[in-house]
Amino acid sequence: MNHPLNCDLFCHVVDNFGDIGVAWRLARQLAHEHGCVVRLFVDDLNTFAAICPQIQPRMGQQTVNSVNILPWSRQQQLDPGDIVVEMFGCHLLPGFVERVQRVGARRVRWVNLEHLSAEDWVEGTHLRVSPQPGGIDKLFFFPGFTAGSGGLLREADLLARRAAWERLPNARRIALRSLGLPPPPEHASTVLLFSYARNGIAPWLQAMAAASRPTTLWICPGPMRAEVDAWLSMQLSTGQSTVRGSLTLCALPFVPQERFDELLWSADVCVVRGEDSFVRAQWAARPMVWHAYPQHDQAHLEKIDAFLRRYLEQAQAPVRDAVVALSEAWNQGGELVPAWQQFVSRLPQIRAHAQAWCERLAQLPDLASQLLAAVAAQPDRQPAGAARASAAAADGLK
Ligand code: TRH
Repeated sequence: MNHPLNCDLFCHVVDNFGDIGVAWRLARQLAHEHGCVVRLFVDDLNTFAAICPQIQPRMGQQTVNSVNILPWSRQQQLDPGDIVVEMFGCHLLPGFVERVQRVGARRVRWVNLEHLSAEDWVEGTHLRVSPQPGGIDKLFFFPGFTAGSGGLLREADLLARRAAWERLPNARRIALRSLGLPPPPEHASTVLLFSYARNGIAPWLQAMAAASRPTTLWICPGPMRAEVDAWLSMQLSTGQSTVRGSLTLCALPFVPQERFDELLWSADVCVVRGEDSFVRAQWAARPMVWHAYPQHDQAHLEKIDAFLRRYLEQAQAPVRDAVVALSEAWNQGGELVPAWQQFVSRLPQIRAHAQAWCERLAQLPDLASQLLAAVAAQPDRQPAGAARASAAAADGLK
């Protein structure tokens, strides 16, 4: 193929930052590493602007990092590209769906990129197709942690960038200073806190304050700030730090997504959530606690079990026990202090395990490459760009 592939990504922001966080990473990677012409349609540019400050929410169309960003409604006026990706099963507008169906399977590939899960059923469902009206198939693409899944988003240079960062003298200090944050006290353990709401963290904070070793807690914007404020009996404003015994608490600003990795790399323990920060903490190779997105039917508990089974498959028993205990306590509202103390006492082994896990995961092809390979493997396709070019040429001959 001698023309760049036109990729249309569609993101409906359900809540928080993960929907747009994943879509934005994928969009940039398709543009930068695969030379695709990417259009990203988003229904909430304000949320997008939180993770990418270059975004101007009122603009009708803008290009940031070589990605063409369009408001959701613009799909009404545009023809589909070669690949149409619905992020997380979002529903396209009927007019656009009709155009996808009209140009048909010879010219467009329609993909539904699903949520991440480590559950066994993923391998059986990944790359299934569902026939749609108009003779076009929709391809179901499932990210995951195994060779039979669609893999995880990982930029080609990510691990090399982290390794180079880690070799820099004072990398953490420099990163924090450039984010306007004070460096942690010498010898302090650092904990990055980016989780959903969780009651009952006061004993955990108290235990860190009473510990002999200093800890610095970086609290990301979000519901945990109120929990921390309640314990402090004061409102910690963004950028502000305060000290209670051995514990320094610092309220972080929301950083651009491109800087988020540095926060993870700067931490000794990462409390992460959802999908994207969860995956980035694994590429950071840091000990982590995953606060899974809570679901009414408790389906997230199965997701956690499935992940921990894979994550800990090759772990030594002390590491496994510590990780499982803290995960259960965090996700199921149990007592945090004993689980935390067990976890912290095994931190060097857990860190070595996180590094080994990261290296194992990196053996698998990344999600963006797999997505393009899956689309290319679909039979009988004629890229829309080429079709548009030949239609234009034909028009010229008339
Ligand atoms: O924000 P999340 O909870 O997002 C999602 C959504 O809720 C989604 O609907 C749900 O399906 C999914 O979770 C499971 O958590 P996540 O996925 O970690 O996304 C957070 C994004 O925000 C990630 O891309 C990192 C980014 N981020 C920054 O860019 N700067 C920051 O300072 C922080 C704290 C996060």
